[in-house]
Amino acid sequence: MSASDRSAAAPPSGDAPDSDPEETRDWIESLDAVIRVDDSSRALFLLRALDEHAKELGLVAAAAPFSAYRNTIALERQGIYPGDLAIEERLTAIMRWNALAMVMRANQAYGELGGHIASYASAAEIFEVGFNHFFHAGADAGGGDLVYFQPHSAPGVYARAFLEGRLTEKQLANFRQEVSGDGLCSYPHPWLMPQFWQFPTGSMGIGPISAIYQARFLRYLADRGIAHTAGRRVWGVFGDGEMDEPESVGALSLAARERLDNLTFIINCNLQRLDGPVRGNGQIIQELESLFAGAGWNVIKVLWGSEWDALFARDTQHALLRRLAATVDGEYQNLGAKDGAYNVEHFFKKDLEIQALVAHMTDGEIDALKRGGHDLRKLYAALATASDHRGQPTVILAKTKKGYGMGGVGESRMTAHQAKKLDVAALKGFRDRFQLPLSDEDVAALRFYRPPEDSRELRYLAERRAALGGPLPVRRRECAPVPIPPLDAYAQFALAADGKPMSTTMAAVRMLGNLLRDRTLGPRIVPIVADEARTFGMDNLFRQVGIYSPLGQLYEPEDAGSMLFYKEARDGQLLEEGITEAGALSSWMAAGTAYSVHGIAMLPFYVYYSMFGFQRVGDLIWAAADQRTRGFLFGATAGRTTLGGEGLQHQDGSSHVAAATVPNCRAYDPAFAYELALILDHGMRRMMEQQVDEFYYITMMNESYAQPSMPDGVGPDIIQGMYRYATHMPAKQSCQLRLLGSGAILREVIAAAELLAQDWNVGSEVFSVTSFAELAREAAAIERWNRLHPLEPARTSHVERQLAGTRPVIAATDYVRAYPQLIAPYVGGRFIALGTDGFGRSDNRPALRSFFEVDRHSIVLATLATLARLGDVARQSAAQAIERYGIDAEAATPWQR
Ligand SMILES: Cc1ncc(C[n+]2csc(CCOP(=O)(O)OP(=O)(O)O)c2C)c(N)n1
Ligand SMILES: [Mg+2]
Repeated sequence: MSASDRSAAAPPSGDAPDSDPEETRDWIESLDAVIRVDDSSRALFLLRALDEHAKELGLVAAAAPFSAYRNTIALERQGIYPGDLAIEERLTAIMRWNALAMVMRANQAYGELGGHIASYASAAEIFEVGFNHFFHAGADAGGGDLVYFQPHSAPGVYARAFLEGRLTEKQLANFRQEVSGDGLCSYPHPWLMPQFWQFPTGSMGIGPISAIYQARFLRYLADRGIAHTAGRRVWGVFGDGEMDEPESVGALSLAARERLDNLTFIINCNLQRLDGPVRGNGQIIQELESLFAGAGWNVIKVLWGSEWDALFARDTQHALLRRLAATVDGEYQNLGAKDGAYNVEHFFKKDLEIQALVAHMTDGEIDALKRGGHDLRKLYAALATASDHRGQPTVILAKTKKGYGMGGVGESRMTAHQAKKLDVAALKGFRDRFQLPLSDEDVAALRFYRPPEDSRELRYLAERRAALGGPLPVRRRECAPVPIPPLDAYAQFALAADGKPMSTTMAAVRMLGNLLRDRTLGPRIVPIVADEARTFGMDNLFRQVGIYSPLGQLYEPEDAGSMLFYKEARDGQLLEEGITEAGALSSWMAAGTAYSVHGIAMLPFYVYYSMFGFQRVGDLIWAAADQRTRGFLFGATAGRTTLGGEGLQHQDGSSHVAAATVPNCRAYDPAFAYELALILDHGMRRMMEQQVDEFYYITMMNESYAQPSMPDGVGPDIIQGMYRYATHMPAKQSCQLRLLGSGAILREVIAAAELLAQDWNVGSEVFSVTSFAELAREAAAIERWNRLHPLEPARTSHVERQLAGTRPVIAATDYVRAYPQLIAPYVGGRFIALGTDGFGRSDNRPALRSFFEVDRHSIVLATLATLARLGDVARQSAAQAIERYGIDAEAATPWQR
């Protein structure tokens, strides 16, 4: 808003009565005069000078953090609409219809398939202005803009792709019917439509935070000289209700701080969410304006359509503006649902001055006063201004009506969000309102409408997209592979560790440091931390690769003299996100999908506190999986008993169970550095060379212990999930069984096997299980295959081969029992799982392992008790073990304590 229209529009401050209106007018007229004679910058200078002087005098004006309840862009600055309004309106109407028909047909045919009509109905103009004039597609798919679409407005995007000839009528008819093949998914899901959707937004809040970090990642790529991203823009079209999600607003300040003027949010302020108004008793637009402006964003409000311009021009005393500013959203919604006559009666007639303003208008004309978000011209001006704005991200707050055009069934109705059934009369009303060329029969049959190929509409549509570089969204699936260095180039120390003590975290960080030095792969690596680099011993990377900052380093770091000084640099490689796991995960997603979004494969390593991953930001990980992110998640300080002192909120005993539920997440809990090295090598080759859409979750421990060298021939088994680590055959062996361990608890299992052999004459095979989840996945798939092929020779899984026979199996991990139990159905013998179910707590590792009964003595006891029940050893053995090891048999179960 320019200074002149701000002064003309803003009602005098707040609700305070004006004790001297004449004096007020003098001041305002003086300002007007300055603007007339000079320009708005002079006026702004004067205002600032006045403000400073007032502060010196001790007068602190509590200025409202929001502007008047009107359009930010004044009519004079609106510019000329460059498109053909009539054709665009017709196209918008057709898309509205097809989107509506798609949802209704899915529901008519199959009952409760769901789908939404009212949201896209309110967003159609926003989408169309974007599609016709702003959303650039990269001709080579490596460039172009990135658009995050509001998920439940997907039918509108499909409707457009149908007109563009990119989707068939059959696909539209199969909206939300994906299982048989040619269907369209409910919301944007790259997993399900990998050539179409780029960004999953279905879970509210994930779109906004991902869009911010995506815009930041564009800058990162450019600043590091990896890709030219100037001119590319991230657009996010989101709902006003969605802005209540913490993720939606949690990264606003980052966007402003990093001056992401390549980012525009368009918030469809239809004032409603699912259940009702977003802020019935307030004004969501004003609230969002304060929030975004406070965070440092450029805010553009698009509240009123062109029909209002003449009214505002005559509203010299701001009577109308004042009334609009004083109307709460619940009332706007109510007025929006009612006709012109009701609006005249209940709004315009409430004030004599306002009544005079509209005295010449008919009820029909009043009814036709549109909200700004339905006016292509107003929207165009806003998007154009946003595109030109420098130094800040922009948010466009577009006021719309939910269910626009749905009439009595949906328009501004409380129930609009869920409305999916329009009767024939309502459908005809919709057709008439948008002047759709549909017969009564077409309407009743909900026929999709596509104008002839050579119609002006379709030609216009094609021309506009051609001018903007092609269709959108389009997702690419592959890019040039990146060669991975040989294992011994970066992990020799782990393969031949020879008993050297080291934690797996240390080993991982060392491998990462080495990989970063690789000339080809190194620059593609994106190390990411959320303020825990020092915790994991990664602070050497500060100096080695630098911390990314678009500003470089504007200060002398306190530790400048040290070898590992805190180096921020414009071409820094490490993303130090601060304490935001959601932000770090969003960066990881942006980097891990660069192969698709930018055509350049990047390899992100996000290293974090394992408890604050799947548990804290699991939904973002789920979205990353949907988005086909390739990269590594390193869950550090892992294990409920291995992270000693940190206690209940920090000790992770469950992330492997959650990870096992993400279909394309391959999760490992390695015990030894060489295992880690092999998994790393395998994962890198799969993702970077073979372009497989999967990601790797690896837990790493901070316990330092002797690292053995890699035995021969175990490589493939490590990747499959288990291998035999040791065999104990005592001379007077009474029986034999299998002991399974993973992560840090493998060492307890190894020790238990030794005790069993020495003290109890029990022989055992010890297996290191790198992944119960991978074992279970393969075994389940083979079981299924056997079920479906009853006449073929049965196949066996890796776990069945390794644990053939019926000897008992005792498994212990640092995670809840449910984790090792994943393989229970495929084990022939009796299967006992020991785990860390319950709340963690602070203590040293031996105390915690004894408490959770995953220490060597508990493993020995579990083994003897199992063998005793099977009659393989005497029952006294178990009793003796309890006594010998000082086990408190009457202690309450750990998960009840
Ligand atoms: C995390 C999450 N919670 C709840 C939902 C269910 N949901 C989908 S749309 C919606 C209402 C959205 O309102 P708004 O953002 O205002 O969008 P509108 O439809 O009004 O444009 C809700 C609650 C969801 N998709 N994701
Ligand atoms: Mg809404």
